Amino acid sequence: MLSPNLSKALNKQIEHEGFSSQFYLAMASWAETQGLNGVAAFLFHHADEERMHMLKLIKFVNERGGHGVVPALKQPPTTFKSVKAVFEEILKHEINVTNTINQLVDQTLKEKDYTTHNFLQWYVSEQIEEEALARQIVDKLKLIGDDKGGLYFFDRDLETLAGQVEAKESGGKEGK
Ligand code: OFO
Repeated sequence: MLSPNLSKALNKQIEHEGFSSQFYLAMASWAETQGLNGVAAFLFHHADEERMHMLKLIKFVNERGGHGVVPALKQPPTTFKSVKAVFEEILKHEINVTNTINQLVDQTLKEKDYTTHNFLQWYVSEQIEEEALARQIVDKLKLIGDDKGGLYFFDRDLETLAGQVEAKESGGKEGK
């Protein structure tokens, strides 16, 4: 059974993951209006992943005797300065999410709730991957700079990446 404190903290995380999904969705929609279909495909797909992160938490909270509350929708930014600005925002955002996960892990240890601690390890690994990917992409965009041709190929690469991730998941990776 979850303690009231942990239940509250996990519900806060549900809010963060829900907002993440909205945030990626807003960036995806903006990218699509800029003709960046690869970037858009990658971000639309990621918005779905964030929704799954939220759902996984809701189900866990309910399973452990709490109540996973669906959060209100908060409007994310609608326009962005550039693709590089988008991925810099993503990196900053994911670093913040990692911090919120770490705080949760810390709380489980304080409360000796090893079941929740174990459950959260999935999020710990996920955050390592998400931060690393965002960093890689920001580095690539720094190399590309203002080169329009470079951006064209970058967009194509992200389209391929989105397709690969989707194929990997339909091959049965759980919880993504
Ligand atoms: Fe849910 O991992 Fe990103 O925010």
